[in-house]
Amino acid sequence: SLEDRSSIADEDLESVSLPFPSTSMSSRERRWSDTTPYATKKKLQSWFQLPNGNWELGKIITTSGNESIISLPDGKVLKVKEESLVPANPDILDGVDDLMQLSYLNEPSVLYNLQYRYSQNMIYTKAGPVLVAINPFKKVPLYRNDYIEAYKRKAIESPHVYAITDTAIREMIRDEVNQSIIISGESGAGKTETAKIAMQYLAALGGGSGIEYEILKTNPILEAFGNAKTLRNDNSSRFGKLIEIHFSETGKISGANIQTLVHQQSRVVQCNEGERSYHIFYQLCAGAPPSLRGKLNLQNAEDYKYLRQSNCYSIIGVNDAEEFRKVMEALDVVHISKEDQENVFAMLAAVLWLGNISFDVIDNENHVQAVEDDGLFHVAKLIGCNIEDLKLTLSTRKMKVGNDNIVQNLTLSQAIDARDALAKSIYACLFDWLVEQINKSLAVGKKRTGRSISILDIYGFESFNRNSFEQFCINYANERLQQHFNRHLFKLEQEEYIQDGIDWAKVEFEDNQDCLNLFEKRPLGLLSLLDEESTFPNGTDLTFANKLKQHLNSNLCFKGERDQAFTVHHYAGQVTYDTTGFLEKNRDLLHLDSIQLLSSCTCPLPQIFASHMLIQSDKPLVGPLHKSGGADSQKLSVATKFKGQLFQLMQRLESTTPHFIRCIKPNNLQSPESYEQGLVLQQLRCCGVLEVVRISRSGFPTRMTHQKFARRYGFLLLDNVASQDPLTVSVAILHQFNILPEMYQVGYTKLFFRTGQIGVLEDTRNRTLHGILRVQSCFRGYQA
Ligand code: AD9
Ligand code: MG
Repeated sequence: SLEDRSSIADEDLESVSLPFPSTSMSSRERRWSDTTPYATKKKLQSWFQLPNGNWELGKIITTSGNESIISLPDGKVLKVKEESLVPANPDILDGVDDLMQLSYLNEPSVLYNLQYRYSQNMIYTKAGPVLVAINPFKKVPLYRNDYIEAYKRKAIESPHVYAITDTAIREMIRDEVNQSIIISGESGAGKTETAKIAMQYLAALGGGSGIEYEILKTNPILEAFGNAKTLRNDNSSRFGKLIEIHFSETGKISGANIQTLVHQQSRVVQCNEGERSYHIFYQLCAGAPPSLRGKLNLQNAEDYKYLRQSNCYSIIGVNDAEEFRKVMEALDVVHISKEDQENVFAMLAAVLWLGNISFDVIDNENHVQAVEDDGLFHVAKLIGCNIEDLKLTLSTRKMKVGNDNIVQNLTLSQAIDARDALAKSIYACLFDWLVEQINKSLAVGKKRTGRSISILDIYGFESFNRNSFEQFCINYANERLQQHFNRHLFKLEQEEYIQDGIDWAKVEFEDNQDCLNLFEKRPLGLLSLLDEESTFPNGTDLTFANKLKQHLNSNLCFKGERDQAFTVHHYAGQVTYDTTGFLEKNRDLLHLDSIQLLSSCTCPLPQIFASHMLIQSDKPLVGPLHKSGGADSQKLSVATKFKGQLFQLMQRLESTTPHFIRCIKPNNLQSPESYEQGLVLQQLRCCGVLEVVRISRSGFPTRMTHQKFARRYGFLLLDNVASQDPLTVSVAILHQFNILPEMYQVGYTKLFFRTGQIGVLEDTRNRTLHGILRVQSCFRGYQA
């Protein structure tokens, strides 16, 4: 670590106590900040940006005017404008394990530092209070039991998920305050793996009662039902999850509770070429034992339309049949009875068979009727309803006109929507029901204790070429999380300043409250306007887009675009959303007819469905669904439900001490070999790592105790103050080098510096040392 290296250097120093003339510095030099052109500094090393955007470390040979001659590692020598150079850190800072130790916190320096560590399998780095984790896409030898032991004993200091989890445990025990570990990052960046690594550490330290085993087994279950292969990640979580793990007074795990954030239902009925639906469908088709296959009339995955459409059935390196066996075992562990398990599988089969139901056009107005084929037959059997009822539900809609009940035939597209809505609802209910069962099994006996650690793994900020309703919700959630992140990081920063008695008055940061207001304001916010338009019978995506432009165009975070699109200025960048499909996705499409059908089935669906409805509406439902409030509970829009769940989640997090992990994906190929600077940089910006760094820069990110500072730079002093106390020596150094008062603060125990200030001193120190070494070697030569 830096600590070690500097102490070695200090020893070299002690034998030489030569006073050295002070280098006079221009005021420009003294005021140097990261953005100041670098060449004027006559430093040895500097970053130079190549035309492809990557940064190269160059050596400055000479500088004249505003041009420098630099040599690059490949031997090329270039003449460059000083503006194109960015300062590089002294070599002693190569691969520091906390970015806060860097004198220069510019982008290339941060990138280089992370890459340097990554190339040596050091995938974890601290960015101040935040842990940065770069996905290795290969097995790294960091998770063995001896590592857990070492972190437990605090024998290793190197940044790690274990270390941050250990801190959480210690703080929980010390302060009796609930803790949280908040993991964010893009799809495929490693959030879910990181969450599991944290759980593994918790289970190892707090295990004993056996419940830890159950907790770990919730992972294969929820991944089977909530994860899918996407183009970005073979095991992409399509839901957000907060797992709260409770501890007893003796520090043993006593239970857990899982809360989920809306689930991407559309994947059940539709997914893109090369992607898959949820893992469990393929696992069931591949792994169901013969008796179950028979009961459910299971076919191969290829025989189901829902699974066939994306033309992708398997994942390299994954054996679905084997995975199915693991899921069944895990279901046993969390006490889901064999009977319930079978019901779950029956419902999955029903969903698959629903997709095979087709329709015949029966008149020239494109009205249709469900075809009485295998699909219809098996669905009716699996969910336990009459074939005729199912057929009617899928092909007609009952409506009240005045006092009359009329039955209207559906058009082909309406019928397909009704069928798909039914499939999606069944799946969503199943998922919620499973989570509920798991929660029952893991239930914490006593009330909330102040002894829990929550781990949050949600989908990260997304920005694609085309962004739709899903990205809208996801990015909204991330905006909320970012606010949480900002607030807490400031608090921590400020606490340290207060503790050391320094005047920190203005720590400015970019608040994203305006963007949150854009989403949440009533009645004129994105969510309210969306809900309003979704309830208008004549509302369309276009009228929605126009309404946004009409009401929000003066909002600085909003910009109306052509072609029914709009742009939001998120903290992580601008995202343009295409409103196509917004209203449809926001309305809960399940019709009353379908709800009535489901609630009258003889299968266990009604119970599952009822519990699902309970979760979604404030009104408890009593009695059979078709007699009471089913329709009312449909009123909540998808966006409103999402917001409700998000608020619940944030509320839980608010009462905890947070620990942040930011996961980074080094390439888009899921490959262990490549580190794409541009991609990493974009994520560092997006997930706010550079923001933390920027925030820190507006404060005093470099800290050094008076002792250390005096030891390291004292020899540069003209006046001999060696006998004096460290604080006096430190102040003398600051004066001699004309470090401007606004560039540092003297605390009770430490000196606090703005970014780059230590770099100036460090350079002088290095030049002096080189000079000394030269003099010494000359002297030796002379003696010889
Ligand atoms: V998504 O938003 O759910 O699509 P995640 O959760 O961020 O995404 P995930 O944890 O699923 O990504 O990681 C993707 C893949 O990267 C994993 O399947 C592993 O193959 C790989 N990975 C991630 N972290 C590690 C690790 N610490 N060691 C080894 C890893 N491989
Ligand atoms: Mg995930």
